[in-house]
Amino acid sequence: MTSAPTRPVDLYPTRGSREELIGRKDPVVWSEPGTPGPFWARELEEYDRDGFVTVEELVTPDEVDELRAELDRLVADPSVRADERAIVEPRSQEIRSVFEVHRISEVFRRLAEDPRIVGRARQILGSDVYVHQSRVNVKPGFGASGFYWHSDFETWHAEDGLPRMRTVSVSIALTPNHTTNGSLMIMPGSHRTFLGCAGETPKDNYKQSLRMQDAGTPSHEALTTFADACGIRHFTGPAGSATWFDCNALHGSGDNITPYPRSNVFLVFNSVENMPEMPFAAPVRRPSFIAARPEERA
Ligand SMILES: O=C(O)CCC(=O)C(=O)O
Ligand SMILES: [Fe+2]
Repeated sequence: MTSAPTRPVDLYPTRGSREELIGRKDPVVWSEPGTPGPFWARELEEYDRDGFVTVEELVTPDEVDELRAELDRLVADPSVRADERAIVEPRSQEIRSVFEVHRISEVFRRLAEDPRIVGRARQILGSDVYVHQSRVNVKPGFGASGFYWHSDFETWHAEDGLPRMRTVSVSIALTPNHTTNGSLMIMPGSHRTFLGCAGETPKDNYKQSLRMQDAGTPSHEALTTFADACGIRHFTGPAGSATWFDCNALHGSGDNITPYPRSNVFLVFNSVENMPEMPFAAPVRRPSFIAARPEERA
């Protein structure tokens, strides 16, 4: 008798007929307490409690200079603009994001392999890790648009098939992040509850959602409940500082109408014990430059 391939159990249903709140079923910090690595124990405690932690100088000023110069080079390069991995602002036609920047650029590849960064990701995820996604969000001044409130995990689960909450992002500031220039806002403690969103995922959702979020967007009521319970914190800091945040933390950012760019590189690490399955709530997988398929790279 042949048996149909079994679907893994869906611990976090989403994109159904109603929004629903589901308690987190996974640890936040996966490694045993005392596992050696660059994070101090109290930093991991803070990460566990709030769903994020800031590191004051993750990379040095000299390294920031090199990364900034590389970013400027990429943004000015016509072949990058023509690449499907570059996302352009609908209004100004300026580059908004460059995906898979760790594969486009040698400088960013080295950053994604840096022991200060990979070591921290391993401490949080308690295993070997690989890059699920990388991107620079350029956010130039005078009108770059923001990112509406979302949980990354909701999308990575629904559209990329990541089964468990065992994924972490680091956002490294390459320009100063002020309260005024579209810096990241996070709701501390929101990572403890999964917000299953209402609504079906259209085919090719990613093309739209990279410019503007739609499917997978929480309701005003749900966001108000979370914000009332958790509060909202702002990630600000000089270039070189970084925030590590859990895949299920609710976060977003406003437009940047100041003259000062807010350019950050985001590296997303997934545990090798959390390999992507088929999408849990989408007709097709997103392209591999948005959601790596490590099995196809071997
Ligand atoms: O760049 C930002 O302000 C937010 C980006 C973000 O949330 C994302 O890339 O998932
Ligand atoms: Fe995000």
